[in-house]
Amino acid sequence: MARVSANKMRELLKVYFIMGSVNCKRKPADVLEEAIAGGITLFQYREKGAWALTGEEKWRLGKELQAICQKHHIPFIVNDDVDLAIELDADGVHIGQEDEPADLVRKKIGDKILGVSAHTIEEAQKAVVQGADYIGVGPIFSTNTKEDAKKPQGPKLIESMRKQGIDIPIVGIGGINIANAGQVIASGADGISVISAICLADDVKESAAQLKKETM
Ligand code: TZP
Ligand code: MG
Repeated sequence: MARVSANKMRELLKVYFIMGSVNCKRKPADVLEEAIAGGITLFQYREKGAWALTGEEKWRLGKELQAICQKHHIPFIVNDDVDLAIELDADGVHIGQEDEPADLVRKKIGDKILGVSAHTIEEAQKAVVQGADYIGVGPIFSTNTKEDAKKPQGPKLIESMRKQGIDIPIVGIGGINIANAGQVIASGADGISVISAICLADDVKESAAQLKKETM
């Protein structure tokens, strides 16, 4: 397998759904099935927070959600846990600035997809050099989902990254919903990543479908 191309990555980032058991009011597998039916393009298993599963339970839910993704040909990315990503033979891993350095993670995962969170131009440039396939930029808007989220940056941060020549695939994150997704794309992002706008929607499938329309 070769590294994912930038163009393919841009397509995959359009509607990037992130979720773990903590984010769901219903069975995670049902939420994921409905989100896929609505047209999500990429999925990240993010089992994080005070009530998150650990150990074998974390592995088991990952395995279940991965199987759903495989059935529908949606790439399955693991947040933070590089070892779990390798154990499950996931399609990729997403790491933050406080995790292992991206170049070391790249060595461990070979050609799997590597996403890195970046909050500044410098972090974005470094991620590119260290072998990221895409960067996640945010929080764009204020969010209640991530307890330790930084101050919202607005779509302007992505706009200024683009202006300064950062051309790696970018996905915006944080507080993104149907009403503001268009602004994120207009700022130069290739896609949007969301937790609550899909996870907590009354109609998960419809919400995913509407978000997708905003990225077209
Ligand atoms: N990283 C920055 S903001 C955020 C993460 C994981 C949470 C996004 O959740 P929501 O519900 O889409 O605002
Ligand atoms: Mg992290």
